[in-house]
Amino acid sequence: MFTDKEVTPQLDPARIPAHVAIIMDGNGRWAKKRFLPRIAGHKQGMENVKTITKAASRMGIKALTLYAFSTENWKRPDSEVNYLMSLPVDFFGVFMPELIAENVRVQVMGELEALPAKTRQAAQAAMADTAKNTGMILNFALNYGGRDELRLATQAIARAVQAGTLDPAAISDDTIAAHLMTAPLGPLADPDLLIRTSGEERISNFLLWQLAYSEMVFTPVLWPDFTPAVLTAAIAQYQSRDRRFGGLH
Ligand code: V0D
Repeated sequence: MFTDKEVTPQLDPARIPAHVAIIMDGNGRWAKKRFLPRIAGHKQGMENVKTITKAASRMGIKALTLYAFSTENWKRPDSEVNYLMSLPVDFFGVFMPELIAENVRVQVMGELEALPAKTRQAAQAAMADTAKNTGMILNFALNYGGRDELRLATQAIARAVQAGTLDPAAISDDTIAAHLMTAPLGPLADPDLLIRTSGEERISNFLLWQLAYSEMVFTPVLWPDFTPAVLTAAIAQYQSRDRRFGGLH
């Protein structure tokens, strides 16, 4: 474990993880510690999305996936869900010019049809306005669930079999990957590194297929306190491990 009080380690620039995924946990706890309402934690968390996006882009990360809203988050109080649904709108209004200047391309994956119109429209505008950017992909998981993703992919594959356009024996890993919500990321679809903040050590229905060989780093730091130095420390941990993908040396 590490905190941002420790010194910033040196990274090997040749082994920066191409795709980093982050479960941005601990916004509510950050607020509670300050006697603030939970939504103040979410607001600070959104500010930090901008900070970490810029830092990741400048470090040479090619894709950054952020778990913004899970299919389970609908169980929270209506007032909190309503506030969360306004964040993509705020984000779009406040941070888009900076992200465009940074050459970041926004992607959003999840069941967007179930979102309020204003939320869905902000997400679609963020994608449209950055579609021509060639830098880091900032991929938001929004109303995303890993089992939902696999269920939808299975339905689409079954339909192709039923239509006679797909032979079941020809279904490969690539067939499955092509039907997942990360398909727009192409060869970057599988994260090299998963980071979860706030001390929980679970994947909680995030990227079930794509995390098969990912390195995982868990930090007690709450998401609003997660600095570029903590990101650097997590990548240093990643670089200290040797990835074998199930094979031997
Ligand atoms: C709250 C911490 C950015 C986690 C980060 C609707 C929880 C801040 C977005 C966003 C959220 C999503 C799509 C998009 C542009 C921005 C966001 C939600 C929550 C859930 F196109 N931050 N953020 N979306 N939080």
